[in-house]
Amino acid sequence: MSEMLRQWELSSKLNLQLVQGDITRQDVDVIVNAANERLQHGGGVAAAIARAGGPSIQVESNRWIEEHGPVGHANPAFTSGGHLPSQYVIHAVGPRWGSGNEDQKLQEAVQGSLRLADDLGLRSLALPAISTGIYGFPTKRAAKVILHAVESYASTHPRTKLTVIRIVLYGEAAAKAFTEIWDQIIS
Ligand code: AR6
Repeated sequence: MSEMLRQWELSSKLNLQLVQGDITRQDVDVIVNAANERLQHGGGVAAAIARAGGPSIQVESNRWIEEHGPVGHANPAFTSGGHLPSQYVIHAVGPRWGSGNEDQKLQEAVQGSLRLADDLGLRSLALPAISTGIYGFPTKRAAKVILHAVESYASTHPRTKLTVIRIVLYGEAAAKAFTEIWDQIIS
């Protein structure tokens, strides 16, 4: 079950949504994974995505690493969605809290994902609260960075083909934190 918490027309064509639910169940063209730089999907949302999508996601991820090497914050990888409702998975690497320059790295991970979705010609994308689980990024601070990153991507890419950008929060605490920040910064 997904619950729509907030939505806002970022432009006449682009709807920004805040949803509480499970990202593996979102009916969108692409979901974003909170991955590590080696694309080993062992825990958190990554493991949930790899489980729901089936073995092809890890197989394609391993192939990506063989071909391109470790994944940087600004240049996410992508695979097919396997058995997921979404056609693709974008594997974005957020920062570990304490690694330095975390806000900028998180902004790069979000904007790199949006750019890649545009390069793939996709219309709808869902992303989780990257870095706020195992990587330990404080949730409210991540909410500020992620919401600003999406807003600034939309305003600097008026010709984006994306019509839906959905932030999917797992559990009450993340939903509450993102809603609070949303109400402060989104008009
Ligand atoms: N749907 C939406 N969000 C989810 C789901 C779900 N099904 N499951 C968890 N979350 P994390 P990170 C939330 O730890 O901090 C992995 O092992 C979760 O509550 O998945 O970027 C990777 O392979 C949290 O708010 O990612 C990396 O090694 C958010 O997703 C490492 O963890 C992100 O939590 C990445 O750590």
